[in-house]
Amino acid sequence: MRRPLLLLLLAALALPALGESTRFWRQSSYADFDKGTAKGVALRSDGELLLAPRSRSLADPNLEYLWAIAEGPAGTLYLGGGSPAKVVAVDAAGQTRVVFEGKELEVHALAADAKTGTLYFATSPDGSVYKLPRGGEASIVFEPRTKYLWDLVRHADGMLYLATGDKGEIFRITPDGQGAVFFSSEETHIRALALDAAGNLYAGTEPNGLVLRLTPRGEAFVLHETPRREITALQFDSTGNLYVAGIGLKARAPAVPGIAPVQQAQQQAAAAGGTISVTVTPAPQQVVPTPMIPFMAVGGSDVFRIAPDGYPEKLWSSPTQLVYSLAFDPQGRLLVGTGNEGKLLAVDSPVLFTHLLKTSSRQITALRGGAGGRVYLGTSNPGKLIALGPELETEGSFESDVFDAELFSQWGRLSWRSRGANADGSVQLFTRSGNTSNPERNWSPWSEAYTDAAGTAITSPPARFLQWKAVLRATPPAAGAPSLSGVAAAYLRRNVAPRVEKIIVQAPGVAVRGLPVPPQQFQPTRLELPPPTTRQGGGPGAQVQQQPQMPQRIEPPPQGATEPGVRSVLWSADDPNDDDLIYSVYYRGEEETRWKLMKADLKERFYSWDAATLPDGAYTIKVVASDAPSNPAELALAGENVSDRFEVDNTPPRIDALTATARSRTVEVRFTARDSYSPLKKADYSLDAGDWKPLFPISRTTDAREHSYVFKLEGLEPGEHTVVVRVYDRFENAVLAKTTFTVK
Ligand SMILES: [Ca+2]
Ligand SMILES: [Ca+2]
Repeated sequence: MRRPLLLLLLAALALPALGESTRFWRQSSYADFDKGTAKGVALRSDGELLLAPRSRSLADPNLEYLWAIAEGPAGTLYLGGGSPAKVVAVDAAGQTRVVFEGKELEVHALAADAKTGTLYFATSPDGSVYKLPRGGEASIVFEPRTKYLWDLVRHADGMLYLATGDKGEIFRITPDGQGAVFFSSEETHIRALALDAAGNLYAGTEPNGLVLRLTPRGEAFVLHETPRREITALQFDSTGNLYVAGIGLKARAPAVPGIAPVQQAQQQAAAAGGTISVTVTPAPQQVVPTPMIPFMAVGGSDVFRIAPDGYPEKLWSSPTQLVYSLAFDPQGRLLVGTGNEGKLLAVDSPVLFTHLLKTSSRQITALRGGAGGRVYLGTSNPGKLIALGPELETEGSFESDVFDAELFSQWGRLSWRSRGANADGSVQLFTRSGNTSNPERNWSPWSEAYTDAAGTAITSPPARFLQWKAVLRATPPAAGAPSLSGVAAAYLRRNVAPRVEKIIVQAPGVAVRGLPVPPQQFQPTRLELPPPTTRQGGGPGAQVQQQPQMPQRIEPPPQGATEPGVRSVLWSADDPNDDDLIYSVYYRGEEETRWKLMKADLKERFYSWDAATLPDGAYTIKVVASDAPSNPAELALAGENVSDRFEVDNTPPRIDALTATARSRTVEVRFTARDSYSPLKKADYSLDAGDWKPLFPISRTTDAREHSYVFKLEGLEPGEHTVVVRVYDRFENAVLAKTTFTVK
C-alpha cells in the first residue's frame, strides 16, 4: 500500500503556499490573559476579564512576615508576624502600634476573645502563649516547652487550643492558664486548627497531610488523608463545609488518595465508640524528616472541600502556586491566598476560579473576613495589610502581553467581545506598536481609544510588535458590569526576500534525485547536506507564533546516487513568509565576469548536470531563489548566494615516452605523465596481465601535474612480455599505455 501514500505525498507537493495573507492575533483564554498585567481587573478561568474587588493598602506594619490577623474591639486589627516576634495593632484609621515585641522569631498564631477584647497569641520557636487584656500589658499564660507554636483557636467555652510542632501535639489551655496535652499524634506537626459549630476541633498535620476531627473529649478520627504533605489552612463555611489547603509533595504519595488501612481500622474503632488516639503508621520511606521550611518553593498545592457528611472533593489545584491562607468573600466564595507570586484567587466551583489580585508581596499568608463584607489580606516578603472589597473597583486596566508578528507588519482592525457588545461604552481599548520586544523602548504612544467592539482600524504605525490595553469602567448598575472576553487584531506581514543559505557542490560522480527511486535502478551514496535553515524572524523576545502556521510543505529528502560523469549541487533556502520558492542556477568560470544560466525555474533545492558540459577549470555556482510562486509579480522578491570555488576535470592525464629497456633479464621501464588541469593522484602497472602494482614517481611524492616514472622488472623469463602503466588525475580520470619487449 505504498502507492496511495506516494500519491498523497505528490498531492501535498502540488499544493502552493498562498503567500502572505491577513492573519489574526487572538487572545481569549485564561492562559492568554494570564501573560498580561492587570490593575484592578480580575481574570476568570474561563477567559473573562472583569473589574476586581477594590483593594487598598491599609497599613505597613514594618514586618517581613505577617502570619495571622485577629479582630479586636472598636475595629482594631491585630497582626502577628516577624521577625522578631511582634504583635501590631492597627486602628480603624490605619495607625499602627506595636503592642508586643519578643525575642523569638515570630508570632504565628492569634486568637481574640470578642466579648472581653482579650487577645491571645503564641510566639515561635520555643515560645509561649501570651495574653493581652484590653488596654493592658502582655503576659505569659502558658509555656508548652515545645519547638513550634503554629495555631491557636478559642472555643466558645473559653478554652484555648494550641497546635504545635516537633512532637505533633495539641494543648488545651484553661482561661486561668492551666495547659495540658489534649491530643498527641504521631505526626511531626499539627499545623492548623479549626472549630465547627458543634465544638469539635479539626487539625491539619505535616508530613502526612492529614485532616483530623477531635471531639471535646479528645476522640480522634481521620477525616481525610490528602495527597499533600502539609496542611496550611482549615476554614469552615457557614453551611459546615470544611475547606482544606494542602501544599508540597509527600516523599511517596499514597497510590489511591484516600485512607490507609491502619486508619480505617481506627475509624471503625472510633465509629464503634472506642476511645483511641490516632497512630498513623506510614510506610517507612514515607517520612523524610526535614526542618520546617517557610515558603518552600516546590510541590504546588490543592484545596479540598470536605462536606458535613465527610465527603472530600478536590476544589482547586496548582502545580506551582502554594496556598497559605483561606477565607470567604461576602458572596460566600472561597478566597485563596497564595505564594510565591502573591496572588489572591476566588474559587467559584471545581471548574471555575477567578484571579482577583496580585499583590506586590510574594505570599498572602493571612486572610480574614471583617465587618461589612470586607476581607483583610496579610502578606509576607514584605508584610503588608490590604483591605479588599466588598465594592468593586470603579475602573481597572489590563495590558496584554507583547505580540511578535515576527516580521514588519501592517495592522488591520481591532475587535473584541464584551458583555452586552459594549453598548454602554464601559470598555475601551488602546494599542501601541514598536520594533523592539520591550514596549518601554521607543514604541509608539498609546493610540486614541477604540470604542467599537465590532472593529476599528488600528491606528498604531506598522511595526513588528503590537500590544493592546483595555480600560474597564463601572457604569450605572442598570447597564451591567463591564467585561472583556476576547480580543483580535488583524495584521498583514510584509513580504520579505527569500534567503539561499548554503550551497554545496557534491563530489564528481554523485547524482541527486528527489523522489525515492527503486534500489535496482539506483546505486545509493551519501550526500553532503547543508545544515537546517535558521529562521531569523524570531529575534530577542520573540515568542512562539500565536496563530496557526501555514501547513508545512512536505519535501522528500534528496537521495544521492553514484553516476559517473555527473556533477550535482545542493542548497538550503528559506523564506520568512513561508512562501513557495523557485530557483535558478548559474555558473561562472574563475577568470570570467559574467554568470551563465545553467537551469531556471527549479522547484527542487538541487540540480545535477552532465559534467562534460563544463570545460576543465575552476568555477563557482550562484543560486537565485524567488518567492514569485506565492506573491503577485510586483511584490515578488529574490535572494541569492554563491558557492565555494570548485574544480571540474573531465580529461585524463597523458602518458609520454613509455620505454622498456632490457639488459639481460632486468628491464627498466620509463615514462612521463602529465595532466592538463589537475595534479596527478596515483600510478600503477601490470606485467603480462598480472595484478596491478603501485608506482611512485622519481620525486616520490605525487603532487604535481607532471611526473616522471622509472621502475625495474627483474628476473624475467626469456621471451616476449607486455607491461601496462596506468595514471590517475585527482578526479579519477585514468589513462592506460602499454609497451611490449623481448627478454633474450
Ligand atoms: Ca517572501
Ligand atoms: Ca585531468
